[in-house]
Amino acid sequence: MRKAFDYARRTALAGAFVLAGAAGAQASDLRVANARLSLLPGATPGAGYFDIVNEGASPITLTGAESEAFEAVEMHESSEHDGMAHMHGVDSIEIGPGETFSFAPRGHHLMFMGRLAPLAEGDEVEVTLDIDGEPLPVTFEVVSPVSL
Ligand SMILES: [Cu+2]
Repeated sequence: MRKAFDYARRTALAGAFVLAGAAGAQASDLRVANARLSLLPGATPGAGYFDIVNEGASPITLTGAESEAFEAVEMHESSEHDGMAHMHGVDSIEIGPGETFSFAPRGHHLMFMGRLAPLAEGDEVEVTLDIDGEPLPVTFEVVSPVSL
């Protein structure tokens, strides 16, 4: 039987980080652009999209995200099989030196589950990306799904 949602089992965020050693990237080597959070009305999860640019000389690894505005934030990848859309959890994403990785509709996205307060189009949501064991704060703008 096909499962439409196959969320990765994730250990608690706080315990999951292992420093990447001396080669770990500095936050100044990273740039995040186009951070936006698509929200449908009601209690459905939101989807987060952004571009992350590794301007450093070492690879970086994105291992998750969290936000005080949601109970949980997961990294997902969308795919299509037999004409049906699916998504599954992703534990980590490595971005090589000089590379840009895009979270984009029908591809990788952040899934924001369990909204803790009302949010409207144009609001800003603080999200912390976990990169090589270091927190990287990013501001996401709430957008309408039809604007994507
Ligand atoms: Cu998802």
